[in-house]
Amino acid sequence: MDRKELEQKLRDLNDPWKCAAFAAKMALLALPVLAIEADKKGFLWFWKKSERQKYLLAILRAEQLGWCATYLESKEIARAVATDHAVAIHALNAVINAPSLTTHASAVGAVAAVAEVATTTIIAAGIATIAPDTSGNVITFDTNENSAAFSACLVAINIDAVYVAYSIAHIIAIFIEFLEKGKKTILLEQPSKIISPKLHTHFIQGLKELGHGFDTYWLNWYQDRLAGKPLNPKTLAKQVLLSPEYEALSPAEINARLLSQWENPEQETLNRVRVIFLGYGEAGKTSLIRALFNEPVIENKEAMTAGIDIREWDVPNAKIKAHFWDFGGQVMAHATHQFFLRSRCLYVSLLNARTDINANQQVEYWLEHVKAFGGDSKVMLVGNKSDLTQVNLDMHRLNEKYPQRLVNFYPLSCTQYQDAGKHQRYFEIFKTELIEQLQAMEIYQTRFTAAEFNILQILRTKSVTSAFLSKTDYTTLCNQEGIQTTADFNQDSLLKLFDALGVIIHFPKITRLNDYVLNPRWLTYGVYTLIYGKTAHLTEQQAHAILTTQKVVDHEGNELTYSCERYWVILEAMKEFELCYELPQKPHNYVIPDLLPSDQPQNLQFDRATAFRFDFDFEGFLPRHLTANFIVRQHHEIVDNLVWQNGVRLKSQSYQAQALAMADYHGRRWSLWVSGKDTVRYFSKLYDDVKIILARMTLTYSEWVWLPNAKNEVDSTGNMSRAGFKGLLALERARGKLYICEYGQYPLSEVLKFMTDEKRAEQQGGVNIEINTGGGDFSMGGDIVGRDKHHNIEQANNSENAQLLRLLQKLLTQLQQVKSTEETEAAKSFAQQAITEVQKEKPNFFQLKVTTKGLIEAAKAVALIYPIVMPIIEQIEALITKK
Ligand SMILES: Nc1nc2c(ncn2[C@@H]2O[C@H](COP(=O)(O)OP(=O)(O)OP(=O)(O)O)[C@@H](O)[C@H]2O)c(=O)[nH]1
Ligand SMILES: [Mg+2]
Repeated sequence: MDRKELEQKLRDLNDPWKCAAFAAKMALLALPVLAIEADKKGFLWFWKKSERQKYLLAILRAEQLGWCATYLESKEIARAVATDHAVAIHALNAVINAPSLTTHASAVGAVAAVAEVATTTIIAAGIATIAPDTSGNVITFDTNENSAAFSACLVAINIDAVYVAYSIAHIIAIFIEFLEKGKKTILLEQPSKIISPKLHTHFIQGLKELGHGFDTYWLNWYQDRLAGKPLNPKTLAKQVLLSPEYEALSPAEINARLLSQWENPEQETLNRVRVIFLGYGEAGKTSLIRALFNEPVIENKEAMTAGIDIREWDVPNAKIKAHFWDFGGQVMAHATHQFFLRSRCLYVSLLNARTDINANQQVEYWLEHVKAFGGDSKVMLVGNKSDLTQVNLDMHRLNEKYPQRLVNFYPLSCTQYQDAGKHQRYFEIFKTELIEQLQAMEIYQTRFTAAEFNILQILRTKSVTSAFLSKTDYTTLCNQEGIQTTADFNQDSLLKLFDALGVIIHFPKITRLNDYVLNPRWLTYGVYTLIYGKTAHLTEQQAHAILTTQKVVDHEGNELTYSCERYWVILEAMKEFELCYELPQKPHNYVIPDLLPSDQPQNLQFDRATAFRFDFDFEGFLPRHLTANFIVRQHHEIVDNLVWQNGVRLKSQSYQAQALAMADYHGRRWSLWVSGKDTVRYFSKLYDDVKIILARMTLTYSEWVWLPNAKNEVDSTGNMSRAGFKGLLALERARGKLYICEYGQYPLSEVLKFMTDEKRAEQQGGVNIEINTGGGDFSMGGDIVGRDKHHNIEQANNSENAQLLRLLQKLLTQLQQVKSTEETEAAKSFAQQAITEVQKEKPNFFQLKVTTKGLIEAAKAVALIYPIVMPIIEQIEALITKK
């Protein structure tokens, strides 16, 4: 039986769990491939030293979760891993970020294969079996090649290393056995032969040298699975799943947590999940929460929610409590959502039949919002006020656009939820499904040791009476409970974890503040109170007056006081969140850009037509915080107080350049105009700042460069003389010289001159990946046991290289005779590069292949007008394909 037959057998099995088991097993066997050439270059040499632990952990976690999901056939783990794209993404990043991608293709190919199979397995286990398809049916495994489980198998089958080392016969033997006995655990609990004793030894050695839990936790995991040691199904999920808050921790800290969970799976949990209610003002968020509490909802009786309300709800038939976060829906408040929206919350998005914003657009706005702040969390869509008008949604399209995100759509009427009839029925369905979602979230709880839990309880009690905790008190508390300062998971780690959970907040940048904020509500209510104060310009005294004259009570009824000594922390925190700035010439005077008038000042003192313009176009929504954060970052350079809610006029203090930045919420476009002698440098600085702000959320946007001499405005027919920045970079990479579009022909160097060469090279970060994927060596080039084969290729290459060199030189001579065009220039440049490479003592085969591929493409275009080069190209192509 060969690979094809094995593939067929797996296909015939038609059983996603068994396929996932097969893939999981292969991923485990392939792990030692990570020790490739470790003896010569050091363990994990292909990653930057500072990132080795992070990436190794990502791959190990992906493999582990895939294994566990498969082992248990656990819906919960499967769901966890399928929705925890972070694990999969980190593992794939591990491959993408191997710096030696082009130079050591075979090694990285091998690593890629390990990561890919590990990743695909977890997705396999998760998606193939439990995820409903767009019409709500559960996807079952069939012969569909797109099935994730099967894809994992295909990757697994193609890991050369495992396949060759194991020999086809051995794989088949295992495979037939588990096929016949019909139990996947036979495959997972069967001791495995080591694929390559040398790699295995180096892998173990590598883990030992890394220490920090790799030498204990992960070494044991690998060896136990290899030995076929059974796992404890009852506690497995608690042992291997981590709550999202752990993302803030280092690999060593995470390993320490995993070890601690492994040793004591019954650790304490907070038993709290969050449900966040989102929607425009008056959508009915507060009313729906009232209904869930069985309280009466009377039309027109609900006041606007100012800021945020939190209520605690006992989830029926579960140990957990849900915290309902009810946000005021006023648009201005949307910018502050960033502090509260975290992944792994459940979101309820309320829509109403408004005339100004179509319901489908509302959904997209909120889904993008959730995606930006809360990752891939689940969203329940409620079409409220259906007693008045029905909300119509195109669920088919929404499901297609946001797969796995939408729980369901519920047309409700909060005012009539108690009246017998359809509104009551629908409400009950909504409530039942909400409870189901919450019960499923129980698994994501952060786990604490008894000592940590004690500290947590003490802090929670203290937070009622005191908004702050001194650093000394925290240390004393930790010492009392025996939390070390030196262990991998130490007092600082616990602090980071508490900070991520919002139990205490730590502002390392506010150096004046010698304490931790113990009551996050104190902070959030304070910020909200100022933001809702409606005054954009505030003195410190005014801020204090606003905070002290209003009685601020949190959801537990505790009154929050903003004393003289501490109220400034609110302003400092707002500065840190980039929500306000202090006027440079007027200390203790603050500006909150979000509260500035929205009207653009009449005279901006800036000639847009002659400036350079750059746009960011947003696919989903233009995040409200971008402009405010940008203004705060640049506030030292604001010209003549020309700043308003949606834009700012700037003059650089370091360069001879001026700028204008403006948001167009309607067009979902954010634009930057720069002019002056130092445009390039000033633009670079501003561009970096925008990118930093945007990097805080996962957003989909495109970048656009306005063409030289364009009017910099949309013309009467809606045309915009601009070019996609990514496309221009790709053209540059392909050695293009000319950018041709409907607006004319532009020398590429002119179009791109707004950015320095080095900076563009930085933006080209993704080049290698694309080249590799195209080169075909990226995903499965795992040629590890075949290193001899590699060597042989090199020897055989010598005479072929000489032949290739002759052909390349011949081609170059021919190309030099042809009239210079974009294609001939590109072809010449590729030919030159290939010649340089092939002349090296040890040509980099992969590089050569990539360059020659480019050459062939370019030269073929030339051949259309200059056929004489065609026979040469064909010979080159034949030679290079053979390699
Ligand atoms: N007819 C009708 N009115 C409703 C329904 N649900 C809520 N309302 C009314 O709509 C208004 C707004 O409801 P709220 O619950 O305050 O809306 P919200 O989304 O919390 O609004 P903000 O706090 O301003 O963001 C109130 O007057 C409610 O009584 C419904 O199903 N039908
Ligand atoms: Mg409300």
